[in-house]
Amino acid sequence: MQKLLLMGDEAIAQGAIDAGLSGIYAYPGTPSTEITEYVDASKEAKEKGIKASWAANEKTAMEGALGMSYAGKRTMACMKHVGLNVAADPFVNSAITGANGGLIVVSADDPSMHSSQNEQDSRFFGKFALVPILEPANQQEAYDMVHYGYELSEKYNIPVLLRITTRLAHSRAGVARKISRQQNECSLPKNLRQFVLLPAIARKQYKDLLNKQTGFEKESEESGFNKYYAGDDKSLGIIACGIAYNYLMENYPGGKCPYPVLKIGQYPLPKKQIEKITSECEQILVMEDGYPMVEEMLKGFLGIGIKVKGRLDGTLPRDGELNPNIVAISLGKPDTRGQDVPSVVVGRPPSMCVGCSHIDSFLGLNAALEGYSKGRVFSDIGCYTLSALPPYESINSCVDMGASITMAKGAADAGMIPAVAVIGDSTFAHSGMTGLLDCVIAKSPVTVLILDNSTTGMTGGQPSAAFGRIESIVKGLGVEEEHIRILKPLRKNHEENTRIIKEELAYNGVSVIIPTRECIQTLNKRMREKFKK
Ligand SMILES: Cc1ncc(C[n+]2csc(CCOP(=O)(O)OP(=O)(O)O)c2C)c(N)n1
Ligand code: SF4
Repeated sequence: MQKLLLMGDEAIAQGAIDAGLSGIYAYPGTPSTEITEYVDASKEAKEKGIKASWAANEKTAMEGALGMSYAGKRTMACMKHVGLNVAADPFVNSAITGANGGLIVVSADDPSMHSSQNEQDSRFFGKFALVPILEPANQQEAYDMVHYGYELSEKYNIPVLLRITTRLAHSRAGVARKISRQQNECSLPKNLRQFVLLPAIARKQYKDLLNKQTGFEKESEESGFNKYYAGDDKSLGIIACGIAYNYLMENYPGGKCPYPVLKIGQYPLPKKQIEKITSECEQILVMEDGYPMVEEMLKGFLGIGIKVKGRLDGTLPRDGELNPNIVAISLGKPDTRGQDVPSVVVGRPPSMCVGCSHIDSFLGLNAALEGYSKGRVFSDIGCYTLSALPPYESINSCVDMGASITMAKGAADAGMIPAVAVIGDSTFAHSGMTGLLDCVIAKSPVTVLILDNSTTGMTGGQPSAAFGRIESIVKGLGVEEEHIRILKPLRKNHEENTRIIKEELAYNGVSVIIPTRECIQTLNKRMREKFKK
């Protein structure tokens, strides 16, 4: 079979294409973005008519995938871990409706927060929703798990959560492909009422979901992704979840760990195998790249019984991602960390690109705010969040996508007038529109800057769902036309832009200012492609 050198994200995408995928739905977010980009760019996917769509947000992506599953086809929804919070409502309820065509939800976690607001562990969401979870240790498993996940999903009519972390998503390894499978035909669910979550039906569906749990446990018990490896030294037993197994084995180049090892790649946990390792070994060390979920489950609330070590007792650090060296130290091996990073490459904070349109927007905003007390600019998440840093120091918050407008409203309600919100075009379409409607209804004294650079800049330039529509959306939401102001954020327009922002700050109602200039990176890319032709 053909072997490809693939990143974890690409292995998932190729796995889905080969396993009969019909459509993928996603909202970009590191480290998950490359899954959908791969399908989008794949000639093979195009020839097979696979739909690859960037959705307005993770909730709409999850719902799109659920609709395709309802229609009997294999589908995938992809997002970063915090995106699963946004998609939580349809995700949790999809466990109760069940699936028809195979449905895999990929959530890419980011321990150590390389480019995220938190390092939450999506396995908790899977456990909460009572669905099976798959967690690959390497790229080959990521590929194989997609095939297996669809089988599992269709066997039990259940969505399956595939949880990966940054290192696996973004590192490459050889991946052997399987024979391609045809796509499913369109077909209705056997039970036409299962997707109607009226209380009477939902109660029954929920009982069905509970009844499926024994089957999920049996599958985990028999799964090839959960493996027990014998070891002579029973003073310690190691439970290694997902990529942590890879880190563990990097410490034993010959492939022989002296301790018994239980490798976990599928949840719910395989009870019999856990019982075997805990009864055989004096102590258990749990290695998991994320929260101490398995460790907590084994320890129990009172922490009595078998001695379990891991992140909770300090054997491993409580936060941040694991790596082979951290794992080595936890095993009493020498610290083999390389040299410290030379100071010349340390501490270079990220900054906006030279020529970025956001820079001119913030210079204008800073100038317009002179004379007002500090601390009134609520921001969102995007390249513009970098304006928190010197030399701009323009913004005072960044919490979650969409929070800028609603937090500004809350602060204005508290008497902070004017309150300012700064949000990007993609984030506005993701979850800013409803907050603006709240402001319009309440006639809140907020000034909202929607920075329209025609793209989702921070995640590499995916299309923004608001492209070409911002002004009409804002009008449609009820913002008065005379308080919708379009600016061209260029150095030569600084005086005029500052004046316009000042005018709107003085207005005691909802104003929307839309600085409009394309992201310099997507502009360059477009130009390069144009001249290539
Ligand atoms: C819920 C959630 N989904 C995805 C992301 C990843 N992400 C960070 S900013 C951003 C969008 C940025 O686009 P835009 O608002 O247009 O600003 P730009 O970067 O173009 O300035 C995305 C998708 C996230 N942080 N949270
Ligand atoms: S990628 Fe685009 S939006 Fe982001 S900082 Fe660079 S120019 Fe600005």
